Amino acid sequence: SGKRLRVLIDMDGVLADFEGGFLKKYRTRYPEEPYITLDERRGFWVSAQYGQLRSDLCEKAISIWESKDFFMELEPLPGGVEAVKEMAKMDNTDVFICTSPIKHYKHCPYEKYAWVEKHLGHDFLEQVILTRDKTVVTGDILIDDKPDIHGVEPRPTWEHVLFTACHNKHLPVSPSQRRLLSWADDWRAILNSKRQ
Ligand code: BVP
Repeated sequence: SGKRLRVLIDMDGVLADFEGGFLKKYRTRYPEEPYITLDERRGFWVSAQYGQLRSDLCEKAISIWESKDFFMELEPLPGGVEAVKEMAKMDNTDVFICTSPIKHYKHCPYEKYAWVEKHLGHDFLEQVILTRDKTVVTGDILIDDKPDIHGVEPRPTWEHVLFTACHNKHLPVSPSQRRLLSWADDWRAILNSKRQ
C-alpha cells in the first residue's frame, strides 16, 4: 500500500456524549425550566434551539457547558474509545482527535486533555489537536457530527464523514456526504476506501 492514512476524529458528539451530558446537567440545574429531549433536537447548536424555545434559555444552556467538570464528566459514546484504540494500532494509520474548544477557556481545554488521558491513556495526548478551524488541519478523513464545517481553507484535504447524532439524523443525506451511523457501523470500510 501507499502512504499512511491520517484520520481526524471529532470529540463532542462522536467520542464524548455532549448532548446526553448537557441534558442531564441542564435538567438538574434548571428542574423547573422546559427542555428539549434528544429526540426533539434539531440543528447543531444546542444554545440556538433553547433560545428558540424561550430567549432566556440560551444563556442557561451555555451556563451548563461553561461550568467546571462539564467536559471532564462526559460519558464516552458506545464503541468510540474502542474504535479509536483499534484504529491507532492499524498499520499505516495515524489517528488524531480534532476538537474545537469553547471560547470560555477556563475549564474546557484542560478537561478535554484530561478526558483523553482518562479514556485513551497518557500517550494518546500526543494525538490531540485543539482548533477552532478544522479546515487548516490536513488529513484524509474527518469523522464529525457537525453537518457544515467551514474555515479559512476553502478546500480542506479531508473528506468529511458525517457521524450521526440526535441533531443531524433527520437531515437529508447529500449524495456527496458519507455517513457513519454509529461506531457499530463499518468504519473500517470507510478507512480502507481511502487507502491507496
Ligand atoms: O466544544 C464544543 C461545544 C461547543 O462547540 C464545540 C463544538 O466542537 P466540535 O464538536 O465542532 O469540535 N458548543 C457550543 C454551543 C453554543 C455556543 Br454559544 C452549542 O450549542 N453546542 C456546542 O457543541
